[in-house]
Amino acid sequence: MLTATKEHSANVAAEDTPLTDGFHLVIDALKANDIDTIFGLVGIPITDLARLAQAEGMRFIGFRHEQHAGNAAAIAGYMTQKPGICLTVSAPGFLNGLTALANATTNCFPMILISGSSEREIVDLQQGDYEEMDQLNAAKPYAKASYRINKAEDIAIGVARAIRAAVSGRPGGVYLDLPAQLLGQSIPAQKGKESLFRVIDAAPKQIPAPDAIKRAIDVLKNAKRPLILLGKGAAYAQADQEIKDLVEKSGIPYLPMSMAKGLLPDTHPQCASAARSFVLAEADTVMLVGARLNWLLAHGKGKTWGNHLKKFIQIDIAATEIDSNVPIAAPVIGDVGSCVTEILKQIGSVPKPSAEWIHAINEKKDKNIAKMEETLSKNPSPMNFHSALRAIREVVKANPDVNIVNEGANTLDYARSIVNMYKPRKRFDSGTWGIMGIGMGYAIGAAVVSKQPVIAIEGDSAFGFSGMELETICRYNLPIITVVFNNNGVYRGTDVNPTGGADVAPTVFVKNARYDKMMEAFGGVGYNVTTPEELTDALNKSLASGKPTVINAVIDETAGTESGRLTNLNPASTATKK
Ligand code: ADP
Ligand code: TPW
Repeated sequence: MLTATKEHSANVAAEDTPLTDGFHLVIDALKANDIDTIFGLVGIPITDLARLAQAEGMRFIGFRHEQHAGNAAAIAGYMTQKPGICLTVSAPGFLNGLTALANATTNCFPMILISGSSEREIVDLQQGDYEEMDQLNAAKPYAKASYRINKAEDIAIGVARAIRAAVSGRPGGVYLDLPAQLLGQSIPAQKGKESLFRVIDAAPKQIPAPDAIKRAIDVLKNAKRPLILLGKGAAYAQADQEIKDLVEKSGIPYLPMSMAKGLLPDTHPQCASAARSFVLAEADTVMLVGARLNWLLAHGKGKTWGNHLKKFIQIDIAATEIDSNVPIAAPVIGDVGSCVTEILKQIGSVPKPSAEWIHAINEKKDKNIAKMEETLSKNPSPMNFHSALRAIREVVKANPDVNIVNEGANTLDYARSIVNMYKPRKRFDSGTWGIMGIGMGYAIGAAVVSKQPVIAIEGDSAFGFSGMELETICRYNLPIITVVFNNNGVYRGTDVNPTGGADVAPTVFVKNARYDKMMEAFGGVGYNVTTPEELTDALNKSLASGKPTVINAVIDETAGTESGRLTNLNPASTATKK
């Protein structure tokens, strides 16, 4: 407990009044809301805030770059429905964290980026302060909400506003600006204590209107070829039993989006993933559950959707999502748990999908699965994406509690379809932006929150964005196994410089790099593997040991296509096109 000194507290309190200050109140306010972990990177003015958090029993996980601390916080928020906290210094630290904040907002993950900021008087007059920046305004376009706290007595309210904004309605990233002078401000301890409180019902249930349910049921009743599409909003909602009931009681086939994989096991008989193109094109009625009709779903129209508009039912907590790309026949606004519960009450009145529809899907699935198994059973030397992922698939099947982090182009596309998931909220990937760089941040967040092992399946380019966090993984001794799919470059390693000059092509890296040795530099375990058997063996040993590990998986450098499955999104030069 602090007490007042003469200089310190002249206008605040009598000389021996116990005091508290901004540092303590920020930590107290977070703790009052059950926040027990901060992901961050220290420096002026927040080093003591991190020290104090640790001293007060919170976990402080220190990173080597703020973007990865922010990504760890975001994924922690997604996994727990509590906002993940990222703490950074001013200007450049804040900007490094801002990428993660924007990514969290884009993906609807609740997180709070807390950054220290420099002296307002100097910043606002642009007089050139140390790390000067108008952070609050810089954050606004990329955050769901942005706040600054100026007075110590407002800290509890400011933290409460940030928490509520992050988790209520559509979750997102919130920026909270803490000026350096706020942290040092003192007020009487009693007054500080009285200001603290716990946010009541931070993410209130949102019950759908009865007529919206009736409309949805009517649309379902008229469906000939219905399909359920589960998105990461459904996974986030933690309404796992309700979703299982919806799928099984309706008998409707379903498709999980990549992070909704495992909400029901991918091996579920109603899972239509192996017939994805077929069901998207052929379905006449689609029920979206926490999934947006963005680029990942070809905007709900065009060839992917069989060139004819479907009747959509859309369950979403954000009313403004409705009709974003195509007209929605039956919007159902509310939280997934409440909406599905209401739909379940009337699902008995909806006829089961026809045997013909189910049969057509199963036929397609069987054919595609057989084809894929044939490809997967091959053992080319060097390994390719398929044979390496076969090894990972089998290890995940035997260890369904492991978390999977996944990024890259081909590495992402193939792993998403080959590696089955069995449990909810265990797959974390490039998400709504298709972003590279989430790898080690998500892996650390997932390991810290779940206390279960993580296998990060990383393209060699993707891994490079966050590779320095291997040191963080070793420092906290986290059970993270990073498998680097090393094909010597971005997408693949075979491009050549057409001029014959000394520089390699833009997509090419150092040949035969040994990412496993990076891990050894920090005291972790490294493996260099060239066959699926070696990969299996290294994965099993790593899972058994729980030690931080990097497996450098050597992949055929000719394997892989430009941008994976997104080749068509690359603009072509009209001038040089033949
Ligand atoms: P995916 O990429 O898996 O298709 P998206 O991120 O595009 O998923 O969509 C998630 C959707 O889920 C968003 O529109 C968001 O508003 C919604 N959402 C998030 N949480 C909930 C919830 N608890 N209840 C209902 N909808 C939710
Ligand atoms: C922040 C552009 C998309 S995929 C990718 C890049 C650079 C890497 C692909 O190579 P990798 O995978 O990881 O070796 P693979 O399996 O094909 O061999 N910067 C950001 N985000 C994105 N998406 C890019 C660049 C990109």
